[in-house]
Amino acid sequence: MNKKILTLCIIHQHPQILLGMKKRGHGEGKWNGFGGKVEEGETIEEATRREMREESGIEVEKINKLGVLEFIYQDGSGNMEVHIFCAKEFTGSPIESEEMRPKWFHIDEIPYNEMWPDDKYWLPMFLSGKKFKGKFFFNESNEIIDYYLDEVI
Ligand code: 6U4
Repeated sequence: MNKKILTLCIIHQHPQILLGMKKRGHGEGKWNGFGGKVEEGETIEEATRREMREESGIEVEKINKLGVLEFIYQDGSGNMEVHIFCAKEFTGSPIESEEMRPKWFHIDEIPYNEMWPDDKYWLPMFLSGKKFKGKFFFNESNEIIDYYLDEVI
């Protein structure tokens, strides 16, 4: 199956992060970073900025890629290669879009139980500024059946 390239961006303004409640589509009902598919003719960085703008109304300034994760789904979503970015600075104010309802979370109160199950593995690395790569295999109920995750030095 073809591998889709997607972006995921989390704003980290210590000690808070900005997540969004996904209102529709893949991951509906979960808190997640902002992002989506890279379109033809745009770079991964351009897609990251566009998705951030479309889904939360903000313009990110410097973005820093911290991770690349592959997700292998059995639920019909196919295989995804997700490029994960951290942004510290942005302009504008986060607003609710058709796709996402933004909310700030203190890093001690991250709602892991209402997020993708892989997030509890890699988000702590992200928060400490570590770079990482990995691969997660999901069953049809979107539970993790196997994974690897490595820090990239
Ligand atoms: P449409 O509906 O075409 O606008 P689009 O916004 O382009 O969709 P979508 O909503 O399918 O793409 O993007 C899925 C988002 O969820 C991407 O940011 C990647 C992210 N994602 C997918 N699987 C994930 C997982 N297991 N853990 C995680 N984020 C995941 O933290």
